[in-house]
Amino acid sequence: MSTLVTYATDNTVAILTVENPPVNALSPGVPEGISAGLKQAIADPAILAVVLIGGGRTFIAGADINEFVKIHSGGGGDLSVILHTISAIENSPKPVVAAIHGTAFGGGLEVAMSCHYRVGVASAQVGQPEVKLGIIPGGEGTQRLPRLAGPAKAAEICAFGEPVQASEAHELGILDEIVDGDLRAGAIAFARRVAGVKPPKTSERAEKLGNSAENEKAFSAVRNAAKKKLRGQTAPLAAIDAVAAATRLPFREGCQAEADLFAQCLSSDQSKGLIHAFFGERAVSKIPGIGKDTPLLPVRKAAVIGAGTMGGGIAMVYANAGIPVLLKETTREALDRGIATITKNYMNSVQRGRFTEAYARERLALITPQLSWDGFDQADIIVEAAFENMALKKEILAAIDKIAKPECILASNTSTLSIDEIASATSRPQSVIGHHFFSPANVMRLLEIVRGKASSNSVIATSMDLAKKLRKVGVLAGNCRGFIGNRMFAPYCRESIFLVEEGNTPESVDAALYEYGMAMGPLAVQDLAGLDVGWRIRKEYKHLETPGARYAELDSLLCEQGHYGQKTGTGFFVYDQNRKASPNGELMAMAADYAAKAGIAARPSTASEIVERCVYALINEGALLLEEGFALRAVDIDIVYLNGYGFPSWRGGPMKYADLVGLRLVLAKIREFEKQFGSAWTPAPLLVRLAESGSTFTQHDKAVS
Ligand code: 3H9
Repeated sequence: MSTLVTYATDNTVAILTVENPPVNALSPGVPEGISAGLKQAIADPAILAVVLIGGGRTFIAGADINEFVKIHSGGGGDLSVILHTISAIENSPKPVVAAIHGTAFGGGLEVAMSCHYRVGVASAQVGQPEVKLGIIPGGEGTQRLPRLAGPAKAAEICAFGEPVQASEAHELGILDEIVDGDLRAGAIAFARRVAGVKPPKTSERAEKLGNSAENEKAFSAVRNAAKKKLRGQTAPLAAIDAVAAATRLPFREGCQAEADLFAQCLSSDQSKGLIHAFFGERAVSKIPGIGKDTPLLPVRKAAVIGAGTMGGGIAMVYANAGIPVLLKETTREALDRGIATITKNYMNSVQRGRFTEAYARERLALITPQLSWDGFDQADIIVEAAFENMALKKEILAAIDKIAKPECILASNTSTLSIDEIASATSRPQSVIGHHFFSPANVMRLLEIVRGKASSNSVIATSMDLAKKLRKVGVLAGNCRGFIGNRMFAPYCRESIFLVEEGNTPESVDAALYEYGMAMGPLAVQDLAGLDVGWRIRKEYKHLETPGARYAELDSLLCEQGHYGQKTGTGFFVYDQNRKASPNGELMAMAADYAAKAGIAARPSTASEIVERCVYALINEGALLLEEGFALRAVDIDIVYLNGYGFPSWRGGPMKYADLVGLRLVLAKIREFEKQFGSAWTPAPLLVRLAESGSTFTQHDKAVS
């Protein structure tokens, strides 16, 4: 018997338990183990029924995603064995009952649906999340799910990949029974009841398959919703096509249609990008040199300084995680304004059905607004979220240094300033760290955690762990100007402005990047953030500019005329009261005038050139960051961009995208840009080395991890 699947009996029932921690994935050996156990049960005349259950925290959470990585890199990975097990289960002459707790996802649900019955605890979830990996169910799930839950619901579940709670799964017919109390005992009792009855095969059921007119209507609605919500992604549409095949074709032919679509999706760059993102999100929490044994500091009480947009959002993040938080302001007016905004945000969530009113009130009650320092001496973490001004931040850090208890973490929500300089205002730089939240903090998933040169391992490890508790993706960055995200964003924005200075309209620049998959075009993002922010920074650092080099000017020219973007109603675009953008009719004349004075030639660019200019600027800066050690791995950069900057998840992030294009091609293009536009495009030495040796950023990551 396989060690991954154990065999036990309880009287006339055999119990097969999958023991493949942490999530009982269908790794090599697991399907074989299930098949072997089943064979043993069938061969034993004393056994009348079989229960399939997961050991540990979950039922089977899906196929082993590492196998897809092997297939992507041409290194094997055989999924056919899962299909054999699925057939063996359904063809068993003795009934097989799936006993579900935790998550029956992907191949896990497919195995469960090949069982003759499914029971689950109330907290269980089922789902077909394959689209989140750029693929579709490949274990006949698109054919069995519509037979259990109906085609409309099956299309929705397979296209969006969202989990279904046990109660809904029960209503839909995916689960036959909800078990109260002990799952194993409940499943065995259920198995006894069905022992001796001819096992019903899901594949032979047709009563829920509906009629073609209604199905087509439902599929078209799901298709339209998927095109909108998962813009640019191919797998959701393929998943709907596969479910549609179940309604048109006999079961086996439908399975073949699924297999063809699955193979197409699996070989796509989208699945490579999304699988990279899946593992990347988990990889970023592992910091080389900071082991699992690093002591974590308790974070039970928090305090935030500044109740503006960022501070208020950060207080909500703590409250949403159930951590009580003090929120301090300097004036009653600012405090009242901050609390009013927080309350409005919670009530909007209630209106949209995201939270119940009671839940929102509970969260609000965790936030204590105050003007004093009362209770700050009890806080486990104090987050400074004042304006982006070094003198002010140092003043605040010096003040909290006097009050905070010795083990308190002192976090600064800065987006560009030096953590080391901020830490120098305290007597304990080892406790100081950057926690760079993204606006709106209660919505955006990214938390850039910036280590200063003195930040202690405990403070770093606690910050990484805290990010998870706050339901954020924490990425560790080094202390350079702009850290990872904003440092790379600068050349990306620079190129978008250069393109306009060269005569391309903001509409064409933004449309090209939106079509590429970015959540928003770069010029609209700059209008949203406020053009004055960059303008002020630029004026402050003017003395550091290289004489003779080209810098983006058009945004400064706009600011000089009072056009700061959305906040003034005009920037690269003009905005109406509802913030709807339309072209700024005066901008192109202003750009042409400036270009003539600065000797910039008009250069109309195609959409693909626009994308290359902006995205390759990101990649080149990312490679510099990596070489300088401010980003630990290329995947850290990718996760920053996917979660904080609206980069399309299905492209895997800028560095993975570079790998997928091919580093040689990327480098060749960057060299062309260097010839045309000068030293801003000097290729990063790491990019040159990797490209010339035929390597990739992914391989570079493996070498450094
Ligand atoms: C599929 O099934 C295709 C079929 O249709 C084809 C059949 C032929 N494989 O997320 P966590 C690892 S596609 C390998 O931190 P949680 C994960 O990397 C699959 N590894 O825990 C992490 O490793 P590490 C469809 C996996 O409690 C560790 O387990 N299924 C897999 O927050 C813990 O994970 C899915 O897409 C896997 N399938 O969340 C489900 N799953 O510790 C994907 C997890 O080294 N998984 N790992 O960093 C999930 O959604 C979540 O992991 C889950 C648990 C909700 C299960």
